[in-house]
Amino acid sequence: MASRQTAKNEGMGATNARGALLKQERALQTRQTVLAAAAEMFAEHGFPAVTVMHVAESAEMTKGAVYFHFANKEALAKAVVDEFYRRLPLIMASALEMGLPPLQAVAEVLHRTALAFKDDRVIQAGARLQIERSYIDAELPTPFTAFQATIEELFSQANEEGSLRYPLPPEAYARVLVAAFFGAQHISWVQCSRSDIEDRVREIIEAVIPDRG
Ligand code: LUB
Repeated sequence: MASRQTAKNEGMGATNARGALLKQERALQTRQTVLAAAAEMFAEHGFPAVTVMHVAESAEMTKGAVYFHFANKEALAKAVVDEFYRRLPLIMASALEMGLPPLQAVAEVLHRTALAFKDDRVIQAGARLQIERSYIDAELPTPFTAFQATIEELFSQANEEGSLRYPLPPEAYARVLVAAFFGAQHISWVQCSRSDIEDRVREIIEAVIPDRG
């Protein structure tokens, strides 16, 4: 009798644990759906114009469901920007993993980042939210530092290998490229929804590092 009781309790425990896990997974999925909808809205309309209601409607959820995961619009913006800074290093790493010589790696990093700006709503939203950061009452990371550091490291490697056949120090080339890239993606965005971003970035690479090995 006692052992049957124990078996029954264990059985229930397992069911509850499975139930809790399923609930957790569903909650995580809901959060992802809300985040994707917020990215879409922020990328398209900008922080000032978006309301939590817009995000809820776009996610096809109630406002209550959104508020269950995010305290307010600022928290939504912060979460999108955090996701932007989670994805950006992954994009850079995917280029670095190819094991190219450093200046070719710079070109590959810029090319892959350009594609992400063209296709990825979180990347588009993150860039827009950083421009609008003075309107957002939340702590957002300082923009451009990680990206600049990665490019700079590659130029330093090129310099040490003696393959930097250019007059400026490595960090200056990193600054020039980051500024040119950001300017190009912005102009491409406002002029043609980034449809020519790849061409513009290819142009920048040719202009700044034509001899990249
Ligand atoms: C990236 C942006 C937009 C760098 O902070 C950052 O690293 C970035 C913030 O607005 O793009 C790519 C030049």
